Amino acid sequence: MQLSVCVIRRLVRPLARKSQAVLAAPTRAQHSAPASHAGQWRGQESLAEDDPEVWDLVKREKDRQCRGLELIASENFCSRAALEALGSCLNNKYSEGYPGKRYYGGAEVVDQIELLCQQRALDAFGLDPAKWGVNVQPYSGSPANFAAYTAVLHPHDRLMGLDLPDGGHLTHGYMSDVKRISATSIYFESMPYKLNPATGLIDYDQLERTARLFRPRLVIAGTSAYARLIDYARMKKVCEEVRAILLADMAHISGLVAAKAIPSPFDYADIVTSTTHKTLRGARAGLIFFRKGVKAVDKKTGKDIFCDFEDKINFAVFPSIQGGPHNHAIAAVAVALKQANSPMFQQYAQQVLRNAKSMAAALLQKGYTLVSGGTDNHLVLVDLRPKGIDGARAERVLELVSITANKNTCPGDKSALTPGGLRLGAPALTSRQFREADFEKVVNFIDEGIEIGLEVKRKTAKLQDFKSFLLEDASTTRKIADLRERVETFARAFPMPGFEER
Ligand code: DSN
Repeated sequence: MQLSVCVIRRLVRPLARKSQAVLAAPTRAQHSAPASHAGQWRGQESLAEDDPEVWDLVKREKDRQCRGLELIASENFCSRAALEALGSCLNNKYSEGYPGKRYYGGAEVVDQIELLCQQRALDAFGLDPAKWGVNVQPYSGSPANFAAYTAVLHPHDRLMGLDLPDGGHLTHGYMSDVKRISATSIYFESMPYKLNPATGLIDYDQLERTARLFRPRLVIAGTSAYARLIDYARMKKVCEEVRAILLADMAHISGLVAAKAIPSPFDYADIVTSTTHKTLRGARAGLIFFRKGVKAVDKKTGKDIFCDFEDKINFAVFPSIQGGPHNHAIAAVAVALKQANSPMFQQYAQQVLRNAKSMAAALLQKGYTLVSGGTDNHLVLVDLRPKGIDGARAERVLELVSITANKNTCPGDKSALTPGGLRLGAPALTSRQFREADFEKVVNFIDEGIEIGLEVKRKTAKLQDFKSFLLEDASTTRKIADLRERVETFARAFPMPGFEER
């Protein structure tokens, strides 16, 4: 049977009017109608209703975070406000391109969000918009670094970064004897600089000598497991001599820089990259700051020479490396950057420094050895080798008593799987209002855990035997249960940022 156009219109119009009315004014009953009544997908059910399995896992992770002592130096507890932005409708929007120049329609709101995030990023670090710009689209720190390299280097150009086993980062270049591990070393030629093993400090003299030979096009000033401040002025001098770009990767310390608690890389660097979820305490994302405006004056012609990073970096992020920006993350970062630009955040950063120092002093008092002898920032790197245990064993025994930390290489370490060090950071617990005296108690708990580890190490051979013994030996499991209970009772008493249950 053929239906005339008029008949079809008569049939469709009332339906269309009805669906418009539903869209305009959804009733409470419609919002809360269970899926079985709705008969069609609405997406209004809570996670608990829709997917109890995932909800249960999320609740378990929240409980783990609340009852544990979180000492991973790169972690933090994001605010509820930023998490609300992260879990919002902004997740739905595609917007390849940049504000005002998108490849998709409907971007008027996300344009404003991205511009707000840019402005807040510059404000948080006290940067003049005439001299610095920022790209807020990187998905995280690793893509931010790769985009920055792609922007200013050609394939196989040379760069230098702190060696991974000495406290650098994978993305600063890493290769083994037989394999190029990091994409930084696959697509570019990387040469590491090192710590002085005697002092545990960056060996700037060696960096300078190597740079003169290697002639890098870019030098990275940044660390992942280094407890001291970076001498940016010294590194800038080296860069000027060999005509290299100075890129500061401040991922670990950006919250401390924003709070002016430690020296800023912006006084010296040409490009500054960061993550946003470590000391900065935001959602997971990345930032690339770049110098803008006049770089120098040509001595011969007297004409201004301009920085040319902006277009190159924006092009590298999109379209070279990434697709649509994560607008929900950009909004959440904007929220965190506003928080970071407040007196309350400055107090937080100062407390992070005091807590790290308190942790260092308590460890030294108990006879532990620290790489570089102490700390000037948010973390300490404990060299466990003189104690007779390694970082892998310590990490595992601490994990069983609800203390989360990570094994880390120390200068001279041969194995990345059983390195000699343990990295301990203060940012996360400081967000739970821990003070210096609380960190002394944390060190007492760590020390008790290490003692259990030492006992078990004496009775076992390989790492796997050690791990099995921890779970199987009755006397050891009793000691672990007792310590874990005391750790969890202590940890639970402190407040936790974010949502109540998730
Ligand atoms: N995974 C981070 C850290 O722990 O330092 C760096 O990306």
